[in-house]
Amino acid sequence: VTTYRLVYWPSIPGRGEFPRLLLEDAGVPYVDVAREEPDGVKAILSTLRTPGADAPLAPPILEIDGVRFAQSALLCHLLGQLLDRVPAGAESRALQLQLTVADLVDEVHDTHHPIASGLRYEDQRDEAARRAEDFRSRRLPKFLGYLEGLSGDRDTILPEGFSYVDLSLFHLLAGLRFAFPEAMASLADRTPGLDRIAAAVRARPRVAAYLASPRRVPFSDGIFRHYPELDGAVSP
Ligand SMILES: N[C@@H](CCC(=O)N[C@@H](CS)C(=O)NCC(=O)O)C(=O)O
Repeated sequence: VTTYRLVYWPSIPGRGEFPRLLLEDAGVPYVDVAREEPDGVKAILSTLRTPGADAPLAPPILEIDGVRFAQSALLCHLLGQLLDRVPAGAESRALQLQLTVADLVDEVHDTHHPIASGLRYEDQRDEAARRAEDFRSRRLPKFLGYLEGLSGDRDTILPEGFSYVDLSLFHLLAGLRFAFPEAMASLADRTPGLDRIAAAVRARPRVAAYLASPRRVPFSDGIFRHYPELDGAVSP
């Protein structure tokens, strides 16, 4: 049996949620290292600092049979194939979309940390306000419009059927609605296909059970953050 150990910051859903949703939807046993081991953050740091050809730069990290892999999109790509969460023949297309989701997640991060990840939000508020305004009015509609355009009248983003990208889109929309409730409300009539995909994900039995469990950590001060001053309605 393949063993899976997910290594990610314990207190936020963050980027770790993308591979975590895949593990949960497949119903395979996995160790959520930083949440299950007594000194979780220490376990993350030791996973990061252990040298080797498989050394990662940053979490999320997934150890598959003891070998480390990093980059959230790669983790989804690998798990998608190992756990049968991507249609055969659609692996590259799914990865393309997952990388696009990862790009959008980076831009969400940069709305509250536009100058430096290592500085506090309070030390880059003016720049954050400018960045967030551009994100809401241009980047967010661009990404959502692109993804919506792919969704057709299906409840999966890929024409070939269900994939891990659907799980990721569900989490992405949830995070965006937490961080930018006004912007997302004003864009609601532009995302019927994405909403349909997210509803189909929510209805998957293992996903529903996971969402109702304490393993689903609420959004707080991670990548998806709610600062009312960075939110606002998007004009049509
Ligand atoms: N592109 C990477 C980004 C990884 C990343 O930025 N991880 C964050 C946590 S969500 C981190 O700990 N970064 C530390 C750093 O960049 O120094 C991915 O999608 O996994």
